[in-house]
Amino acid sequence: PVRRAVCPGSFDPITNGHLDIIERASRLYDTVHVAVMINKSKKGLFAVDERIDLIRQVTEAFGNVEVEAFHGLLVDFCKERDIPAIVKGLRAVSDFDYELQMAQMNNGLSGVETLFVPTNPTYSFLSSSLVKEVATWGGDVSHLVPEAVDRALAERLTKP
Ligand code: COD
Repeated sequence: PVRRAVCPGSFDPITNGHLDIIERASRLYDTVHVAVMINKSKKGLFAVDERIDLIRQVTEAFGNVEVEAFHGLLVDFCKERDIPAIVKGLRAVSDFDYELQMAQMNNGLSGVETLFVPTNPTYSFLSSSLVKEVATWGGDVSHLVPEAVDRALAERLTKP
């Protein structure tokens, strides 16, 4: 049988921290589904389609990653695709509280398991929101995001 996992998130935009987790998951599973959450009440810097496009570009080389948007419950996304495992990165103790709650809720809802991968320490301070903030004020984020994302950020933030 095909062993599947999902890496869910907002990915607004994808960072090297996300990419590291997706790459490591792609070595453990036959197929990794990257699920990009559609949040109608929160307008992102990038539209969901743009985020998906960037994720596809930077995960293509792994060879077994599928990228899709989703809205609603993550457990329903998993059920529809027969995905038994959610893979999440843990950056610090501060992530743990909320991640544990979600993992337990999701398991209670459908039996899906959550596996935590310890973040590469190089990226433990990294989040999409900090990247956006630094880039907005002209800071260099080229070591924190894939090249395609760095270019997309420059374009988005310099255009009026
Ligand atoms: N290093 C390693 N991993 C990282 C890093 C980093 N620097 N940054 C982020 N990550 C990983 C984490 O595992 C994180 O959870 C994931 O990437 C996504 O990060 P973000 O910031 O893009 O996404 P979030 O936190 O906005 O995503 C939250 C979800 C979409 C996963 C969550 O809200 C969800 O599942 N929503 C669906 C609705 C639902 O089912 N709700 C009930 C939950 S119990």
